[in-house]
Amino acid sequence: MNIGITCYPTYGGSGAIAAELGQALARKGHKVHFVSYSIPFRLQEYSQNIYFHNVEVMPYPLFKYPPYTLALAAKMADVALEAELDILHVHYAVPHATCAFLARHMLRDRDIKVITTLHGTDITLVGSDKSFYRITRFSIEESQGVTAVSESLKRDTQSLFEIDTDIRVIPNFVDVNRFRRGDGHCDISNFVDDDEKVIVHVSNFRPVKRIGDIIRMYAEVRTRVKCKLLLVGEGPERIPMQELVRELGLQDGVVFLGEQEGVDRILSCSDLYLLPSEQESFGLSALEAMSCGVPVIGANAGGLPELVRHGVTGFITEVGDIDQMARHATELLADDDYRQTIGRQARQRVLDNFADEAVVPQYEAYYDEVLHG
Ligand code: GMT
Repeated sequence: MNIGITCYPTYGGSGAIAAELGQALARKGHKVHFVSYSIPFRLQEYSQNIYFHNVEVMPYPLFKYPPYTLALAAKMADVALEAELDILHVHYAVPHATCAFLARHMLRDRDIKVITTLHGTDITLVGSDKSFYRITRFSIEESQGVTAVSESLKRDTQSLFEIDTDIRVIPNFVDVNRFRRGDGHCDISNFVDDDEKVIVHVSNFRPVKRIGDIIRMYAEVRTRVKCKLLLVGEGPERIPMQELVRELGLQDGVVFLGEQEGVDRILSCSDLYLLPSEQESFGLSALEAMSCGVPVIGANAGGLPELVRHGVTGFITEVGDIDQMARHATELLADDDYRQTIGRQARQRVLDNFADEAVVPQYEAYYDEVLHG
């Protein structure tokens, strides 16, 4: 198949999944054309069957807001024609599903199918805002196929937009060979002493992630277990969180690593992963941690309970319940056998349900279904 993929190229789960999916499809012989304003962050290396088409927006003094959305739609249509695309698969509805709708209608004599994958905040925060509500609902309804990364996101979409569009749930996936425990590709010895346990969180540092809860929880846990907290990522919460760490006097225990390529090298030697978000449609970073055999403590929000099995692969706690998180974290970090058992169960759950080899064929089958009815 010839497949066009559009996503946000910057750090974030939707861009990561789009890039991983494109690469997996390319390895299987499909021709994959990425259309975006820069190369997706997980797509830096050359690989066969992958093409990148840059969207440029012409600057003009009249434009207070350069019309990226129109330039993207025009580029999608050009690429669809030149590369004879069968499918345009857009990740994150706003504005990509609308651009794809435009591109499809520009190419009247070529029946290109649009598939929109909903990732989470495109529905729960952005798409449901009144400024985007109507156009997001329209663009979802006009897609020839719609997927969501969890049952919870499917339900949220249908209820927020009051639509009964058929939405296929295809969960996020992970490369289980790259995201695996230890054996040499672990790389955090500069930050952590041999006798210290490692707690990790990776995100785009938005308020929705509740990083303050992690820091407060860490303040509690470190009074009982020797441990460090590694915070990976960048975003609006970074500076306030650095201030909080100073306020609580935790500077010797919390390391802000900023954005990092190759988070597998951090996760593969971590002991505990935290994702206490107030909304999380899936939690790709938690999945990547689980694939590395790391137990996860996550919030009872969105799709996280579909991923983390309470008491089996980690723990689910109520949003904002710092004491409960601290209790579970201490239990896990203080008992190596227990933690390793939970970690093994986490890895097994990933192998059974979320491995790339199991999930990518679900996308291929769905493409086939959309193309051939
Ligand atoms: O976490 C974010 O806000 C970024 C966002 C994105 O588009 O990159 O993440 C969403 O999509 C990920 C990939 O499907 C999911 O794993 C995240 O749970 C989801 N984030 C939220 O729902 C808050």
